[in-house]
Formats: sequence, C-alpha cells, structure tokens
Amino acid sequence: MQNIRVEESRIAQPIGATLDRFIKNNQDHFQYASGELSQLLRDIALASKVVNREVNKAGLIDIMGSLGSQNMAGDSQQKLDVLANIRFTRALMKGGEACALISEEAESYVDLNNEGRYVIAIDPLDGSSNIDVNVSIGTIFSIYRRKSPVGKPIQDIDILQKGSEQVAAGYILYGSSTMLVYTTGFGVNGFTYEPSLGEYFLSHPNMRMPEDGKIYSINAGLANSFSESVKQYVQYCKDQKYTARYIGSLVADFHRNLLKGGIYIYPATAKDPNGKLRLMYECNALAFIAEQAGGKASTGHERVLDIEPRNLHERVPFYVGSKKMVEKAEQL
Ligand code: FDP
Repeated sequence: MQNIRVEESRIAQPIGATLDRFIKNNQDHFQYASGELSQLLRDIALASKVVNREVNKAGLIDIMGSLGSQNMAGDSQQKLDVLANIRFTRALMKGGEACALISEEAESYVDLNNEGRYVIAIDPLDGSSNIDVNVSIGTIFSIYRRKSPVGKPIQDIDILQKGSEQVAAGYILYGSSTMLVYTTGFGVNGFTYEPSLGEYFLSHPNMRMPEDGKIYSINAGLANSFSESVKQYVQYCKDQKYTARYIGSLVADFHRNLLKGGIYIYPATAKDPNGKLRLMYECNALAFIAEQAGGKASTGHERVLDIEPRNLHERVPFYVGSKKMVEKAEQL
C-alpha cells in the first residue's frame, strides 16, 4: 500500500519538457538557421552526459589526480580536465556545425570544419582543484557566429569576438544533481539531468537572478593583496552581515548566486594583476547568462560583454551576480 502511494505520488509529479523538445519548440526565436544552433546545443548536452558519467565514477577508476602538466592558463592539468576536453571536442567535431573550438586546454584554437558556421569557446571542466575531493565542478561554453565566409579557413575576426556577440551560452553543473543552464538571448532556462532516463528535463524555466542579495563569494585568503576598494567592499558586506560562501568552483558559486542572489568576485590581486579568470571561456558566458537573468557582470570598471579580446587566454577581474550588489561594488 505504502509503495503504491509512493508510486502514485511520483506519477503525479509534473515533469518538464526534455531538453531536446524545449530546444525544438524554442528554435524559432533564433534569427539564423535555427536547426544548426539546436544541433550544437544537443552535441554539447550529449558530451556533458558522457563527462557526467566519468565525473560520477571518478573515485572508482583511475581518472582522478594531476597529469603532471599545465594548460595554457598555467593551471595544473587534471586527468578529468583532459578527458572532458576530448569528449567535447569529439562531439563538436562529429556534429559538423562548429568551425573552430577555443578551449582552456589548448594553446591555439582547434580548426574543426570550414563548412561550420559557429565558433565555440569552452572550459571543459572548471573548478579542477575540486575534482579530487568530490565537490561540484562545471563546464562553461560560449557560442558565436563566424564572421568570415563559410567554406573558407577561419580567421582572427571569427575567433576574437566580444562577449556581446555571443548567440548562446551556458554551463553544466556537476553537483548534487547535474544541471544544464543556457541562454540564446531570450531568457535563461535550467534543465536537470535524470540519470536513469539519460535525459535533461526542464526544471528551472525562465530563471531570474534576485536584484539584490546577501551572499558574497570571494577568496578571503587573498585579502592582503586586494586593492583598497575591494577591501572596502568586503568590509561593507561584513558590516551588512552578509553571508560569505566560496566553493572555489566558479560554476557552482555562480549557480547558487543565480538562484539565491549574491555576488561572486575574482578581483585583481598581486599575483594576478588582471584577475585569474579567463574572459573567453569563463567570464563571457556567465556574464551573458547573468544579464539575461536580470543580473550584472563587470570588471569593476566596465561591462564584461563589451571587452574586445586581445588573445584567447586573456584574464579579467570578474564581478558577477545580483545587479544591485555588482553596482555597489563598482561604486566603491
Ligand atoms: P580552478 O582553478 O580550480 O579551475 O576557473 C578557475 C577557478 O577554479 C574557478 O572555478 C574558481 O572560482 C577559482 O579558480 C578559484 O581560484 P582560487 O583558488 O584562487 O580562489
């Protein structure tokens, strides 16, 4: 009897549209040949399921730990970082819609298919220092239209585009559940992965970031090397009795603040005078999502999406989150 009730209540749960159906139903919003972008999003979702499977078995097979090498950003490469990079590269290569891939794990961009119309920038596995300790990690991606003619080799103008030129962006959070959150410039939607069905289902339609919040996320261990203005802002947060929360996984900290309201800051420090985070495959995507959800993203001085990138692995100070909190930090 008890079991029947449990089953009945499960059946009664409303279940959201699958990611595939949602993408299909919403593709008319998109001003270009929409089927291609939809296919790209599906390729990314598929690769994320494979990565999710690997992340979930990480303690059981020998894929944790460092490779002993460094990536382009100078971070120590983890086995799972490299594996995730291979999974996403392969999915995008096979899909055929992308002409180039910019990745945290590769010095230069990867040429994919001259017939492809899209350029992808990706951090295949962000928060790598959390991999070994079973703490949430993520994938971040940006999608751009190429500017040079299709069928010809890609050029710098295709690669070094401003964040405001993104046509879609998203992230996957491998956390207590796995979620895919994305925007194509018409709001932000979140999907939760149902592992037994192997599908993402719409669980967070039309996500909005609270305009103000009470959570601040910053690595307080670096406080001695913050500028006076950042110190002042942190002091302001303490005076307001805000809550400090720092997971040290950008996607996880961002996602929490998106849902609950808050600010994430990675400022310039003595060690990293331009901040630590990478413009092209970390900050731009999250800035686009934040703005689409009613939040804000800034370097402290300018809108992140307005920055003209000078190179693939450029770093910028990053202030992202609830609009009023970012504005306050900018004022100081
Ligand atoms: P990680 O180096 O572990 O990959 O993207 C870099 C990043 O993590 C972010 O995910 C995270 O928010 C930040 O760096 C943590 O840096 P600190 O350890 O310097 O705070």
